Amino acid sequence: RGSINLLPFSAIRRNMMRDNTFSKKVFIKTVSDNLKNKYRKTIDDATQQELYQAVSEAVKDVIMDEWIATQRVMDKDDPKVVYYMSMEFLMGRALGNNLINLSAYKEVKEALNEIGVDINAIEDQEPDPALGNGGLGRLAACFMDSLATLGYPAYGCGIRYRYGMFKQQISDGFQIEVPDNWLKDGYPFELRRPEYCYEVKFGGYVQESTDENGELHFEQKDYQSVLAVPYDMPIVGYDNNVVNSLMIWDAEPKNGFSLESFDQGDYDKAVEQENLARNLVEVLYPNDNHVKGKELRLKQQYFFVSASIQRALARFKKHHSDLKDLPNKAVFQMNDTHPTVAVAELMRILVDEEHLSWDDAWDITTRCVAYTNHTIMAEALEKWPIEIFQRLLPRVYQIVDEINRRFVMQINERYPGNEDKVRKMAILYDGQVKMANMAIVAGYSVNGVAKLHTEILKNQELHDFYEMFPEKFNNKTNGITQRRFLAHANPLLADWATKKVGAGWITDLTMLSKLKAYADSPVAQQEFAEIKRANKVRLAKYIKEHNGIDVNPDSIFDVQVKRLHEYKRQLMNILHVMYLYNKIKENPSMDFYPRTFIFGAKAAAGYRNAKKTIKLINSVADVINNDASIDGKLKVVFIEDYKVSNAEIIFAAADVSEQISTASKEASGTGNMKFMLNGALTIGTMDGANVEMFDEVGADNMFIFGMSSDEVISHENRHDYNPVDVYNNDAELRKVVNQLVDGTYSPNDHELFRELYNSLLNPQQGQVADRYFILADFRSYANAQQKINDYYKNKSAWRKSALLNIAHVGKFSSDRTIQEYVDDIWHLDRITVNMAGV
Ligand code: H2P
Repeated sequence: RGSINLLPFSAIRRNMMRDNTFSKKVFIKTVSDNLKNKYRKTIDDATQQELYQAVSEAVKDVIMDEWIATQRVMDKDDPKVVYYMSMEFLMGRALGNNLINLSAYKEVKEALNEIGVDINAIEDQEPDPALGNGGLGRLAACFMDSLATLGYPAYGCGIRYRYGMFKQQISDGFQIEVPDNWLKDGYPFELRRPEYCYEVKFGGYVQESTDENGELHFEQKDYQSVLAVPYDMPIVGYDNNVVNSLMIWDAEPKNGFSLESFDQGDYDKAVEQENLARNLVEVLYPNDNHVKGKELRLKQQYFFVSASIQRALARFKKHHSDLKDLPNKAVFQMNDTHPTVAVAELMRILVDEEHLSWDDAWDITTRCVAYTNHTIMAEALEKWPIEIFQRLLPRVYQIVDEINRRFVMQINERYPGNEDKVRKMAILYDGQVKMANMAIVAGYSVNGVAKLHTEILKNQELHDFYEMFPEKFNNKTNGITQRRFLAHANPLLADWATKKVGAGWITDLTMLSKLKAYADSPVAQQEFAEIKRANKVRLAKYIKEHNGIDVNPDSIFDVQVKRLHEYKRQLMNILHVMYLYNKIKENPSMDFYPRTFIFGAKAAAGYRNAKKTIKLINSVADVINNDASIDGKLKVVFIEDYKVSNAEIIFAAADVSEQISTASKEASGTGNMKFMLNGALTIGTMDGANVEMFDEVGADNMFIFGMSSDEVISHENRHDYNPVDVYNNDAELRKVVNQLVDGTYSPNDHELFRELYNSLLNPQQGQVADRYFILADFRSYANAQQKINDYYKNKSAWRKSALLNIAHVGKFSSDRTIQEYVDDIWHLDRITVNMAGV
């Protein structure tokens, strides 16, 4: 693309910064030049997709200048860098967010308006880069935003999956998974960087040899390999000229091959390598609820980890020759167990390729890697069958074996004769490679993602490690970025907050605490109510367009949106809806504030109970939404294809936020924070970060119910919970549970929901009845829901609580979280990027 016709918009931005002017004319000219050059079209005959591309190119042009400038500073100052290694980055759409962070959103919106183009429609053309399952991937995206905004040098390291998280279609109430080909129209905010490609090797065997000095060498032979080619995406900091990079790796075959030059053996191998490259980055694995040694997943992990470390070391070597300095210049943060093979890969490179001694390499590695744990669900602590691990990564396995051998010696020294300790802590045990154990042994920091979660790690799940290495353990309560989840998602509330307390909250969320002063003001309450209603109308319109359901914006919008998992208890929510419906039917004149229950969730394709729960929600919705006798008092909506872009609309419109996980199971939660930021009141258990939200906002402004995490854990340890007792003693609840199997919601197939029923009362072999304590917590949940019904009627009280939620959300900015990572773990310095000379 010619740079001449794209230059003007960069100039606009610089003008904007100099004298605060924005030339709509120049911007439109840039867009129309882009349309002409890219598509031979004018604004009038361009499609919305083409307009989106042309606008994005214009925006990218501005970003490029800042990106180049940031890179220059990084080259010159050589600051320490964090490599945030994550299999998932759930970025959400970039265009709107980039405009927000360039502080050019409004100007561009108006400019487009003048030529009859709606910026929302343009933004809707962008696919959601759905390179993540849920909270873990979205956290990584929020962290990238905060790192750039705070001016910390960072690279995100991940995989450029050709197909992101599947698109969900609902057909006859069932979830259907449709491939998400997010790259089909080309993605304007990425840059292929073939100059930074690296080879990654799999399989074969290790050949040992001794050189003339008697030194041992290890070489991987007869392997297959692929080329890792990075695509960089710009991560724009808020109004500070800093643009960091998210590098996501694509796989390409190493050598394009010509048929003639191969004999049969080579030919087969070449085809294999082609296939390997094609398959490697094809799909993101959905978060299943059972462990299976998925070979391809291990390959994916090693692939992006190896490539990222190679690139990091190459960057380091541009400035340094002594690898002992590496810990001063680089830290690898391992986001969950997925990238933890980094430990062994870094060791391998240092020992085999850089020829350091084991001790020196270990010293460096253990000062460079840190590990974040995101869950205590056993299914997520990855273990690999040794057989697979060794076959795919023969040399890396030898390294793991040696790390393990030395660590087991350490255990034996500390706890002589205590085989139990070895069983629990060894990296290799029972035919498995335990990735979390390796991460903890090597990492200099091990953190949980909310206070309660970290305490559970220390006292239960990882207690043995905590006893051995107490100094490694620390907590970093999660956070979210207010740039996306308020400034972009809820412009009405964002503008209102700015009018009341100034714009400082955009980079310092605690500034919103000044809203406390308005909590009692009838005017402020009224203004807030109008904004909330406008956002509810916006969501109602989305629901009408996408689900064909009419919802009443004056009803309470009660929302649960998150990955579908039994511990998150969407089932309890829908059972409670069934319970309410029964009550309204029995007593049509009962006191009941109209309520719309909104769900959004994807279930892993192989997760049966999760998929059945989706079907149940839709079946209940069918019955209730079509029952004229209840007068529209109750509605149920399942929003198809929950993703970051519709999440933004949903959070802004919520009155009630459902955070109802079984206490101790939700490590933190981040949706809870996004709702709070948008003035919804939480109904929740004392779990994850709910506990800290409670500390901030107080009992009057939140609806807490259910068993505590201690209670849950002690029932689990004593095996003394019997859901049948609860069922027998609560007639209303019993009726609801029976309705799962009496055809009320599945007249044609009474057995349709039998598995859900069984999961509560009738465990199948190897299962525990009502493992997530749904029946145990049901009554107290229903009581809390009743309180919401009563409280909402007191408009002033409700609005006051909503405002107080917003006023107390400051702690939950990812800016705070990142600053804590920097202070306690990463020790980075801020960079300053000055565009004056550009
Ligand atoms: C997980 C945890 C959440 C946590 C998030 C980020 C794995 O996300 O379960 O409690 O907030 O990581 O740390 P999720 O369930 O949404 O996929």
